[in-house]
Formats: sequence, C-alpha cells, structure tokens
Amino acid sequence: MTINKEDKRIYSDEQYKKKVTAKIKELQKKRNAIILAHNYQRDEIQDIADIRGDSLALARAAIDIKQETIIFCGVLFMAESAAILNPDKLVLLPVKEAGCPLAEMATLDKLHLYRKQYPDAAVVCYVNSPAYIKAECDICCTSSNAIKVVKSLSNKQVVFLPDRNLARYVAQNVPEKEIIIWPGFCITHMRVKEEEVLKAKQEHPDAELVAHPECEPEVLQHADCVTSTGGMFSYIKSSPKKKFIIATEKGMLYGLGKENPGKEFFLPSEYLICANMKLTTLGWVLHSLENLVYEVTVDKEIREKARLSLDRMLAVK
Ligand code: CIZ
Repeated sequence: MTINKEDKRIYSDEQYKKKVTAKIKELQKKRNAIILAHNYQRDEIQDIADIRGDSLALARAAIDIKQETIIFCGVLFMAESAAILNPDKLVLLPVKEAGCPLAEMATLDKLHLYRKQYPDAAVVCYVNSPAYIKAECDICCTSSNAIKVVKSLSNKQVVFLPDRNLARYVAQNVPEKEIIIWPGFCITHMRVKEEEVLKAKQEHPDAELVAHPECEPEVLQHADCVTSTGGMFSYIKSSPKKKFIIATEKGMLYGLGKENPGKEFFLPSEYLICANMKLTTLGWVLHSLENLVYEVTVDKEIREKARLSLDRMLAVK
C-alpha cells in the first residue's frame, strides 16, 4: 500500500495525486472511515474529503454518520471536538504535530487566575481551545455565534478567551457587558494588514470585504461581513454580489470557488497561510489509514464537562 519514495520521482504531481487518492479511497472503504476536512486544508485534501466545513460543523456532522473511524484533516483542537461529540468512534489526526498556536495560548493556570480575579464573571471560550479549557469554562462559542452566546448570559462581566480580536469584536457589539479580554491571537489572521485590505478594495471597488473576526479591529472596521468560515459560505452563497475580498486563510478560496461558479474571490495578502493546517498531505492521510494513527482521545471527565459547555452553546437560540 505504501507509496515508495521513488514514486514521487517517476510520476508527475498530477499522476502522484491520482495514485495516492485511489489508494486512500480503497483503504477508506476497508477501514469503514469517513474523511472530514476543515475549510483551511490543502485543495487536494478538500477534494478527497467526504465532508468539508468549519470545526464545529464537522464534529456535529460526524454524529450522524455510520462509519466507525473519523479521519480528521485539521488541527488537534478540532479532532478533540469530534472526539467529545463522538465518544464511541475512533478519531484520527493524520499529523500528530498539527496544533493551533491560538488554542495553546489558553492555559489552565491563567484561567484559574481569571476565575479568582473575576468571581462574578462567566467564562466563555471560543471553540479554538483545548478540551481541558472547554471543560473549565461555562459555555463555548464559535466565531459566528459569539455575540449571541455572550448576550444570552445573565452575568454582567464575561471573561472571553483565547482570541483577543474576537473578544474585542464581541465587546463592540455587546456594550452592555464588560468583556475581560484574554490576550491570545491567531498568527495567520494577524498577518492581514489594513493597508492591504484598503489596496484590495481600491483594486476591486465592486467587491465586498468578508473578514474573519480573528483579524485586527483596523481590518474589521472596513468589512461588509464579519463571520466564521462556515458563515462566509452561507453569506457569499446568498449574496447577489459577484466579487469578494476574503480576509482569512487561503484554503477558503478553493472551496468558495468550487461552490460559487461565476463569483470571484481575492485574498488581500499572499501570506495568509496557516502552516499547521497545511501539514496534512495526501501521503499523511494514507499513512493514517494504513496504520490507524494518530488516535485522539479525551479523558472521560474532561470530555463530559467539555460536552456540557458545547451543549450549552448549542442550546442558545
Ligand atoms: O473553528 C473553526 O473552524 C475555525 C478555526 C475557523 C472558523 O471560523 O470556522
């Protein structure tokens, strides 16, 4: 089954992709596995996926599927969410080093300090956080429902973690609450610069700017729509506009282009690439299926507490 090193030298890129994809599909059937891919994954990974989406949509989609094995093409916190919502399934992350620097900026020590310092505050954590942080917060949120989740709370004070830009965006939209902002950030979204966005708007004056809330406030102030990757798909699908500047990770452009023929998409900068998301290659997916690695498990106590935080979020109307 393994693709030999020589194969890469003998075949063209396209032939190599075809050959590995065929092997993945064959083994996928044998293993009774489903392949889930995040919207930021490489084009060829999106192509082999049974379902593509944002982290929560993928984890939720996996609940209704009959396959016992989930190959999660994304980063660790996403595979953990799939494991939390699907405790009876085998969840595999093809590259064990695929982490998320933003999620890792949320630490338990600091969370306990905030709890002590703000005893009356609710703690809201963005889904981009480790399972043990989800277990210790009061409620989770995504980048598309953060405002709704915060508004739903009775507490006047809210500790929001770990992304400071999403927290600032929530604070702006929920002025009746005091948002205590955790200083985390996404290294990819921080690369979107206001000057680049303004330049892109000048070059494409009839395009709408659709931005992820992990971008800096200076960027978000120019956006026509601020939402998650899943929210971007819905917004663009129903928009009568034909051109969009997309302020988020580059992988989004592939899926958007496929789903919206006749619409055009532009990135404000060529550097919007998440290195962790791009670690997953066809070769690693094949390796994962061949060896049933790398299993992602969440300790029962943490899993049950984290699930409660996710369920509370899902109950917000
Ligand atoms: O949670 C996700 O899927 C991420 C990282 C981004 C988004 O907005 O969908």
